[in-house]
Amino acid sequence: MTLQTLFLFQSPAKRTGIDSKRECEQRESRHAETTIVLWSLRMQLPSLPFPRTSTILRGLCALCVAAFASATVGAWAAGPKAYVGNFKDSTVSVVDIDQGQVSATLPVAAGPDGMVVTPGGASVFVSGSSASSISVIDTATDRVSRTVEVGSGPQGLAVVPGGKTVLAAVNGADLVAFIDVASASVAATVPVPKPHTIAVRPDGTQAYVASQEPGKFSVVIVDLAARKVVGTIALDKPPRDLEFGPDGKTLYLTLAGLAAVQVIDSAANRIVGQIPTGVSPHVAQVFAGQARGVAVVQGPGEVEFFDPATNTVDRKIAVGKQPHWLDITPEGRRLVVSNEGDNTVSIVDIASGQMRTVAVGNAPRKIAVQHVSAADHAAKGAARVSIANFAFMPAEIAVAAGQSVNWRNDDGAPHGVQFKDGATGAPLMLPKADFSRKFDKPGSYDYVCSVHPYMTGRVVVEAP
Ligand SMILES: [Cu+2]
Repeated sequence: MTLQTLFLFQSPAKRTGIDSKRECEQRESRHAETTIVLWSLRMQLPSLPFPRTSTILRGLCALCVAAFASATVGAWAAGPKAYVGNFKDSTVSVVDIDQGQVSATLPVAAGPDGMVVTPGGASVFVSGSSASSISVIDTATDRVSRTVEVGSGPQGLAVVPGGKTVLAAVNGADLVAFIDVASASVAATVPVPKPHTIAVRPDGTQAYVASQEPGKFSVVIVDLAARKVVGTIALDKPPRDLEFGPDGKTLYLTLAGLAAVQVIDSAANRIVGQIPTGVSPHVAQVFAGQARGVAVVQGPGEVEFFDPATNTVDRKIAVGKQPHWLDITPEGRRLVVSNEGDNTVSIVDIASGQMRTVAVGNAPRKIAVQHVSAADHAAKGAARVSIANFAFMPAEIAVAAGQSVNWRNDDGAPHGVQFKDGATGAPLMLPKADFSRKFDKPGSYDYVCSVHPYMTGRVVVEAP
């Protein structure tokens, strides 16, 4: 760090020409960010064949500024889409997350509630909780292509890993429906009283169903192969939502009227801890690859980040009114949150806390982000990672063995691709440069940017 930055950190009050402590802090923060960027670039410079550090720094800094500026107007096309169910309109808004705007609005079955995107991102299932059907949206056209009759009042949905089956909590009919994705029809049902939401264990063996039967609130455990109930966890309050953590063992459960997320150990099938939050936490999740879990808390209108190791909230970001649901973008850097109370969606940059707000329809509840899989890349004949805004997008990409991945520097600054397995990468990619590597062996391949080691990415190669 420079001496000037150290001085700023030490003694804000002594700076002249700054009116308030807040303004001073903002300036410090901006200055520190710039210094850190320059500092990280400077560390790389001895390896670059350039003569004068100061000239290079000025040039790179200008490039950085250009990159940050262009990112805000959508430097790369075909960004991820978020699907948002507007409960009172019976429509779904399609939000282009990079552009920060609604690209389509389409009618669906009445009272859109549960919503999932199938692996590969081809379809979105939306349950019509005021109807008896589930609308299936084709994401290529963003229109409802099929409708599945499931019984009265379907609510929560969940995808079984592998993507062949979607489970529906059919509240009015007191059952969980197994929907065959290929034929868009109900293949089986299992009786569960007043089912509300569903979490599927990541290994695909069991579903945990929140049951809101009055006087007998519980989590009902369904064996997915045998298609029968194999256990229950009794609760003293109505369950709202439950989600498995990435370890496949911990469940995060919210209960009506309790300002804390319940932590369930699914090996013992009992509550082993809780995470105190603001009033009315609705959904809590630890997304894969994230150090912090995040809860949507309706009362204060916040997302609250928690440490899964200590079960304590250590960061809060204000979003819109009465936030309902959230999802994460494929590159793992942004959250999208639906705000039922003010008809908006918040797009939150996790690292900086910066936010864009997008107006959607009336009473947005569930929200789901489209992710793209190996099959989809295979169908398109190419798997592409865009380097933009100092990030690999997507940060994790899945391909089939034998396929190539292409990286393209869509940023204004130089970047690189350096593999942890020692394979030859691209040490320096100037803007517009690209690089490809073919992956023959199934496995997980981690890499970093050779210029900015904090930029990380992964290629997951699936067996053909
Ligand atoms: Cu980089």
